[in-house]
Amino acid sequence: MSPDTALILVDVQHDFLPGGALAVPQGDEILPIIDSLQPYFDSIVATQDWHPAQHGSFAANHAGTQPGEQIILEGLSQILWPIHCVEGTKGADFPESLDRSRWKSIFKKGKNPQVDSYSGFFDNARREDTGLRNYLLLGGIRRVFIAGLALDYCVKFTALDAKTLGFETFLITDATRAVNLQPGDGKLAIEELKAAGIVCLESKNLAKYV
Ligand code: VGL
Ligand code: ZN
Repeated sequence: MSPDTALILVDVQHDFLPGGALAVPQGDEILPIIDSLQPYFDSIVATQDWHPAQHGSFAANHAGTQPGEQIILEGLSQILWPIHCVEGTKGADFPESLDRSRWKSIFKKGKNPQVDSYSGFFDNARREDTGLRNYLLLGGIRRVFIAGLALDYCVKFTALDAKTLGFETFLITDATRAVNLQPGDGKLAIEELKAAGIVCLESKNLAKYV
């Protein structure tokens, strides 16, 4: 792949895989696909959901609430989640089976307990920047391909921000899976991304974009 192109792997972590705390259905099916994609890219970066135990997105930190409920957190609408991706735990780690030997950098997000961070670029209030944007710009990257978990949350918001920031943005549709809290959320996410001008492609067609 040309040197102006990067692969961004979003939150491919134990807790989002089957058996994990916030398991994405069939999330494990993307692992071999991601490994088949990696050789096409010179620049590969990853994001990592990385929460303190007292994070405000955890239902367990709001008495009387259940995962899936919505609250207002510091003025922003927030879906409550099970405790997941707590910093330093196995759930926050990457699966051993994933080849990480060529990853250039990892961007942690969700560290601030007061605000969630779905996008790999900014928190949900867009107050803090993870450094991913500058990293890509300094590396001369102008095209990004996105894969990972979960399609209807972190993948979607990372792709939308990439596009808004001016990167030519591609989603590899078979290298992502949706949480689908509401049935159809994954399909809606794809429609939203296409409407935003993001190119959606299957991994088998990647060579056409090299
Ligand atoms: C995610 C919900 C909460 C994701 C992270 O990676 O899509 N979803 N934290
Ligand atoms: Zn999270």
